[in-house]
Amino acid sequence: MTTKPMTLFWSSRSPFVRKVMIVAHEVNVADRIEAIRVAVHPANPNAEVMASHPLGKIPTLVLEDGTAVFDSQVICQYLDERFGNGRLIPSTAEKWAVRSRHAMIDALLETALVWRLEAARPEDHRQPNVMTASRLRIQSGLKALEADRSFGVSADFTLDQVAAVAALAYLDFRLGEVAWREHAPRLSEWFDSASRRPSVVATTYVDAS
Ligand SMILES: N[C@@H](CCC(=O)N[C@@H](CS)C(=O)NCC(=O)O)C(=O)O
Repeated sequence: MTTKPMTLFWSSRSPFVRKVMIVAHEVNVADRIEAIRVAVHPANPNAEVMASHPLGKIPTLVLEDGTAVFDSQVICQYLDERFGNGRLIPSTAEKWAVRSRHAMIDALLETALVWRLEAARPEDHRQPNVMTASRLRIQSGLKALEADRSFGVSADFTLDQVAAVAALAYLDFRLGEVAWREHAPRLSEWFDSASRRPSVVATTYVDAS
């Protein structure tokens, strides 16, 4: 009997999907996940995704028995617990710092998406204050990571680091104007080394729908 694979509503442009795929590679389960390429946009809810996730967000993972698991933080933790023996989240009190950093980096990514949506509006419809506030928030998040001595120095590649590598690569991919390396030399050095991990190399962003 062949086992039905897990399926993932997927896009090569989504930073939240990329986190999940990095984790899938880290815990050696990427080949058991069938990626279903979908196009999503906040202004155009995707009916196919909504059949599994009521709000139509990706990533959404559908398990072998049809159960849907979302959002990206939950999917990452699910894959790590089921296939990785929980190695991406420390079992010590440090786990709260890892989870908080992961949540902060996700908020940074959500801010990046807000910025991009605003920037895509016709110039005379843009709200400059939204773009200014987004830039400020992103810079503040990067500053916190740059200053956080407990981040990135550990030999272990933890879930906050998965989120950071996906987020920094996303800034390079979509928001080069942030020029994040200019103010984050330590983070930049860490990023260059994390970017060489096979899980990161295997999941690069591609601008294709
Ligand atoms: N908090 C969610 C955010 C996911 C998210 O915003 N995904 C975007 C793609 S990058 C999406 O599905 N956008 C379509 C929409 O908002 O309808 C997660 O971590 O999974």
